[in-house]
Amino acid sequence: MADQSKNFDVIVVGAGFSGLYMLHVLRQAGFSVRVIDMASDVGGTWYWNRYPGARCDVESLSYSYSFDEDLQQEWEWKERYAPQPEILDYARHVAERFDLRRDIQFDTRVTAAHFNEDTSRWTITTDDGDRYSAHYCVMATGCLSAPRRPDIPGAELFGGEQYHTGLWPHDEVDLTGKRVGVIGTGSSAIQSIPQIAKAACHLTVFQRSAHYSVPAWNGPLEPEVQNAYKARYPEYRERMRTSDAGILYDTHDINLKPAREVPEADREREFEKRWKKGAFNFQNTFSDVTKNQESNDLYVDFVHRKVREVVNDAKLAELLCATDFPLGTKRLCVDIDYFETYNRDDVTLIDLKATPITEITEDGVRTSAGHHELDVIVFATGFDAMTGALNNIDIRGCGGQALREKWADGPRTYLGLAVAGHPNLFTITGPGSPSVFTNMIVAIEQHVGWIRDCLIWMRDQGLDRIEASTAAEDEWVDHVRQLGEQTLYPKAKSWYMGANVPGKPVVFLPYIGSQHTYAQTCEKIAAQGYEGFDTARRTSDVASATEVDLGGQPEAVAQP
Ligand code: FAD
Ligand code: N01
Repeated sequence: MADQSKNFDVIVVGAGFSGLYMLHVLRQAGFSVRVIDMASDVGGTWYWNRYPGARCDVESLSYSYSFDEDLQQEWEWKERYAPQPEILDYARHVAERFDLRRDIQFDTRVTAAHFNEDTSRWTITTDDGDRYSAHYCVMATGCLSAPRRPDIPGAELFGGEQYHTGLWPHDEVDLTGKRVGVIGTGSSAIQSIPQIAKAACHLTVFQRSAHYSVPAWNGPLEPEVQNAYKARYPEYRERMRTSDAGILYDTHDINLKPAREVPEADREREFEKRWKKGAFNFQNTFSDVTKNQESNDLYVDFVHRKVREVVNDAKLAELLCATDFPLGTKRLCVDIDYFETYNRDDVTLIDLKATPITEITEDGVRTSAGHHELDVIVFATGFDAMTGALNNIDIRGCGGQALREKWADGPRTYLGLAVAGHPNLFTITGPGSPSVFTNMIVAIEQHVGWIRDCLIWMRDQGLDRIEASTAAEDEWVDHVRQLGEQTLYPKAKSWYMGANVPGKPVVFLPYIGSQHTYAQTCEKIAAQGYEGFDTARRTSDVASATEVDLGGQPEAVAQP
């Protein structure tokens, strides 16, 4: 007897901003949907990343859904850059407001997704041994959702507390009076270090590469500012959707010019002006920060002078000046009092390039220069980005082909949305799409809308199988690579390149062309009857959405 409670039109994996919106629109379109998430609540990134100081670096009024006018008008943001608890509250509010929870299964990890060529359906297996069947599977598993800890000898011996910023405990972590070590100086570290320093009795920061950081100039969002912004939401959202990165910048002539072609005095004035606006406004001062080394050097020189102005100790200031990679080729950090924190007597910076970590001991961290006694170690060491969460699932397409094996030399997708050999599978903000180069909610809404339209079209056409063609995928992969090679990004050992994870293939993961151009490409492909996709009617009559029997043992899957 078929278990009808486990048969769906669509299974969505992940209940972050991608999964929540996907559920909402598919349900509205009449599909039966189940969302599965290993978290205990909605929010994705904002459920997991609860470390002190966590907040968005795209302004809250922009880093929010645009799909519902009442929602965007009624939600009141309290700060220019909302802290994690506020963003999590927002995600919960969305779940309540659109009655989403009844179709979400929490505390459940998807371990496998296997395609059955006879039924054109996916069998999804979870860590509690349950199996679900769905016509379509949408991976809303996130780009930055697979935290990684480096393999440092002795970590299991440490007798104190250990935390990863991306897996921060839900109960309060009391750092008062403790000796804390933070490993890493990327965005998560740069946000948390000033907060941890305030609580700890001593903070030791272990830095391998210094990172570039621009002040957020965060503050309360005054009601008149918020109301004025909201009054222009339709115009602003449209400008975001038709921009390069989904972010609302002032349109100004200067940012269309290469930095190196602007006279020094003008350049300095413009840098200063954008620095005072904070965050990504600074990176966007001129047109070519990640395209031309000479221009990039001018940015770097400006930022180094800012660091030297803030940090009192000249030697320390030099250590904090990023030099290993061009500015912007690792995500620019946005901070509140980061460099100022190093003026405290109770904060020590350890330069791991000069004195690498050799081991973690029972009571601290040893470097080649000595031992640092610690009560707490915070790993702010980032993520297996873009492909990690997908590769953590045993995804198998036609002929039992494992996605991880197909992607052994780097991910291959068509538009970052679909994978050849894996019919009826979609990835929201998948590798090969603009995703992490954008205000991600803009990218998410665009992908979700495209997938919804595609499934409606499939239903209207009486089709039940859609698959990216290998030719279209090859062409797209080449296009993504070529665009990346025209930039300075390959110069950095970044997660954009997969270079932060030992053994991971080093390839350009996101699509660096503009979000707007990309969205137009996706629209054109859809308008041309999903060009580059092969479609088919059911290959056999064995199953309908309510007929698949999920009882018994999982079927054996042929190894490729
Ligand atoms: P996620 O929020 O990552 O959600 C994915 C969900 O999938 C998670 O809940 C996870 O538990 C679940 N999942 C994954 N694998 C499985 C599995 N096998 N089984 C079951 N469930 C699974 N972007 C911006 O644009 N602006 C910002 O300011 C910004 N700030 C950020 C700050 C931090 C600290 C981090 C880490 C990221 C930030 N990002 C930011 C990127 C952020 O990830 C996206 O903006 C957005 O929240 C992603 O939403 P999502 O739903 O696609 O993925
Ligand atoms: O991770 P990261 P993250 N020994 O990879 C170091 C988003 N985000 O969690 O640079 C010593 O950037 C590593 O050193 P190095 C945002 O997109 C946004 O901070 O490789 N150190 C680096 O310093 C961001 O880009 C916000 O030399 C080791 C750090 O760990 C992305 O998430 C906030 C090491 C990792 O930095 C990831 O950010 C937080 C080792 N073995 C996150 N291994 C906002 O502000 C790694 N490191 C919105």
